[in-house]
Amino acid sequence: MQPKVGILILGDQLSWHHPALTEAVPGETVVILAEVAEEALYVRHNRHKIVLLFSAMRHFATALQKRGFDVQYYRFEDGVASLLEACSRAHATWELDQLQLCEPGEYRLSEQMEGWSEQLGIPVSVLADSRFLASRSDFADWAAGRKQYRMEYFYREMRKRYGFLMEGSQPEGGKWNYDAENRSGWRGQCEIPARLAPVLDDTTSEVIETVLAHFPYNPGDLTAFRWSVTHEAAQAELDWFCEHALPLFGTYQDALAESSPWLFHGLISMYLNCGLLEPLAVCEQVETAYRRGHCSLAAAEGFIRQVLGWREYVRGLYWYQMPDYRELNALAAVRPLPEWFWTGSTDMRCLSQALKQSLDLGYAHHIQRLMVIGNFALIAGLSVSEVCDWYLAVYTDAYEWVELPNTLGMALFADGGIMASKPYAASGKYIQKQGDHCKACRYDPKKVTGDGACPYNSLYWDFIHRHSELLGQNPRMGLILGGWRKRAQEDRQAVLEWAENILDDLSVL
Ligand code: FAD
Ligand code: DLZ
Ligand code: SF4
Repeated sequence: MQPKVGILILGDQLSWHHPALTEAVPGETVVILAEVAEEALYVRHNRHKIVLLFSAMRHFATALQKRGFDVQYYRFEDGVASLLEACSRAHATWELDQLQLCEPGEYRLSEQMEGWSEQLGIPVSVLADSRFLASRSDFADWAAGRKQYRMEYFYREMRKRYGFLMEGSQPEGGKWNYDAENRSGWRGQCEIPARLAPVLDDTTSEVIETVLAHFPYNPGDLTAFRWSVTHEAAQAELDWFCEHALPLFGTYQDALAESSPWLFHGLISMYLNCGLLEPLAVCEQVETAYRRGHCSLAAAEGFIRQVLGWREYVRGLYWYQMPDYRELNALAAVRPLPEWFWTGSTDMRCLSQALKQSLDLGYAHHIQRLMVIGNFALIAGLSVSEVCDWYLAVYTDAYEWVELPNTLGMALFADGGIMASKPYAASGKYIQKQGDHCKACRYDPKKVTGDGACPYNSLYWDFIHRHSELLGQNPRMGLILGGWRKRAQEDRQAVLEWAENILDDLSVL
């Protein structure tokens, strides 16, 4: 047998633009894909994520074979322990003369891979992930010498570099950011369009059986599995979004709705993050929708900012700051996660819905992740590492490169402000303004203390009080702190005592 080039494609790299694949010659290449215990077990992944990846990997293997590639595929039942073992087995079968990889999305794996060449006894090349629009070194060049790494400035550079929504060197419409137009709360103003019905093929049904058998204790209600597992189906979902939801995406981007887990969101992060969609093509499609008059500039800009700005920025920040970033805990938050984070059983209605859909569907939109779940964790001082592990486990789109900066940095302010200019802390008033959960909640968003008071309220003031020294150094917190300090001493005392009561036993909320 002729020695071959081996290309290991990870479960979140299922793209024809994989840097090793673009140069690969069928006949001289064997592509390795492996469902392995180590990747499936390093965190209690949502079953939706495992099914999506295993089924998409199997479909991609078939598509590769159709293009003439030899494929070495290991199924979960084959009992391969790790990605290294998969490569070693493939080497034994195919006599590889080298192995090519694309840099992985997590630091943990990238560290492991450093020893692979020696362990396998063949050269291993790790190629840069060309599917991101800013490379790690682009981000490092941008960040070098800056005191603060604000997304907004990074995003402007990316707009100029890629020419999205530009009029020459100026932003379309004269402003870089139309966020001020994108903050409506949800009061049932219009119909929320029904999503495309899910289609489960035989491969997905087979994978669901495997996952049910091997992951009985992981979160995820697989009777509700709805995710696309091929490039074509993911593209059809994006087309649907651009046609039906994009025009109102901006308006209700920050809204919370009892009746829908999806509202007008894209539902594409899980595809972007595993290679079924490409960020450049997504931004191009959204800009085209705007240019043909299908959506407003605010909607298109709001969406492109998420993909071209936030998504690239968090990835850059992750690699720029790791491995120290993972250890940060600027607010010394160590309180154990209440058990109901794993069941959603709390009377706090906004939180219960956000937790339940995260666990059952593997999805929550940004405001649920940030201002309902993350905000609660922040103001209650929940353990940073436990909260980060929870986020990494429950979402179908979760990989450490994107989960960690969003959770540790944006939601928990545990990096002390590297990412966010101030903590995203809010009381029940904000949640009431943004959505319609409070009407049917056992708690009252207007009450701060006493029976039935919304827990977000006293916890919010307790948070401000607890961290007043640190927050006092932040000019954006001056007004709030000033207001708190001006309140009568006995008033403040009552609020703090009420909060202390709550924190004493979170299990009863
Ligand atoms: P839309 O609202 O339709 O947005 C469009 C796209 O923009 C998303 O698909 C996503 O690719 C990108 N995007 C938007 N915001 C962000 C952001 N802050 N960071 C990175 N990309 C962004 N996103 C993940 O992909 N994986 C995670 O594990 C993850 N964890 C998060 C944890 C916390 C605490 C918070 C606050 C946010 C997290 N996000 C994460 C970002 C964001 O919430 C999700 O990308 C988004 O909810 C996915 O749903 P969607 O595709 O419907 O997004
Ligand atoms: C998340 C995940 C899971 C659950 N299983 C696999 C797997 O069996 N095989 C694989 O190649 N990749 C898997 N992944 C994705 C990897 O964990 C991911 O590549 C790393 O976390 C780096 O982002
Ligand atoms: Fe959430 Fe408080 Fe409103 Fe209940 S009252 S839904 S806990 S914000």
